[in-house]
Amino acid sequence: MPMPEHILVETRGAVGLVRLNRPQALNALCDALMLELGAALRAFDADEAIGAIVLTGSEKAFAAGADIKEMKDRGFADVVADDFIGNRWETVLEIRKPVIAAVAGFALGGGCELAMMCDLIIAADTAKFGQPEITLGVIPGAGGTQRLTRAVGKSKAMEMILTGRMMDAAEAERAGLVARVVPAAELIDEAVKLGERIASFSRPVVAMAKEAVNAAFESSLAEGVRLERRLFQSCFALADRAEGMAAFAEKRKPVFVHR
Ligand code: CO8
Repeated sequence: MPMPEHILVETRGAVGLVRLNRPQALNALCDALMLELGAALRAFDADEAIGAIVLTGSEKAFAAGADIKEMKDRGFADVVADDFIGNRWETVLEIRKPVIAAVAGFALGGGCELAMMCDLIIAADTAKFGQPEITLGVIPGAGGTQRLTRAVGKSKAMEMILTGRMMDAAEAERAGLVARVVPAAELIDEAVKLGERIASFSRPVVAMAKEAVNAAFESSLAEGVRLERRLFQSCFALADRAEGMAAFAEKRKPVFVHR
């Protein structure tokens, strides 16, 4: 992969860390950045040493949205021909390892949508979430109307999407958009610690747990429960399941082989 220009990539133990790094534009998500992000996520997904991924921005902004300056002169024919959004925005949904969004500062428009595509969000107390597209004469286009509504319910999603109002970290936690809020200075360490814990468990079991939770957004309750049951039963084919339960019975720490 050529040296990326708009992101910083590093590993911390078994956690892959991707930082959006376009400070001059508050990490606005231009096409080049999204392509680099997609490549970095795919590389971590394929890397056996990595068990979880943290995606973060800067102290000031996770991402202030799609790049408005890049978008502003595009016409309908351009965005349809290019499949604008679909072809580079949804890579994060293809990643099988858990992706944790660590959000400080602004997560607006496509930035909020990108965070919501991740498996869970941890917020700094400085985080601000919003879908301000209405103020630009568009609607959210990378899942905001669907994922925000599922996360916080219809009234709050409607209010935010119809007015462009931002939600602070405390409100986002109350509303269930974020898993928890931490002091800004501890955000990355907390997210990495969470990633390390996830990475300490059996990889196939983690992947199945992620798949089962995500199915809750794509299926009826009965279908989701059926999938969960079959995945649960599949765990009994794994040495890690035998090890986890034997370790409990023998009062020792499990040593998972699929890591
Ligand atoms: N796109 C391009 N440039 C941006 C963006 C953006 N989204 N956000 C900020 N910038 C730039 C500013 O233009 C400015 O550049 P310059 O110094 O050259 O003028 C620099 O970043 C710093 O920004 P500000 O001076 O505005 O910083 P402030 O601290 O005063 O304000 C705000 C911060 C409130 C975040 C403000 O920058 C702002 O309102 N930004 C736009 C937020 C927004 O409307 N986001 C939604 C974009 S639309 C969208 O995401 C649609 C998604 C559809 C799906 C994705 C399809 C690809």
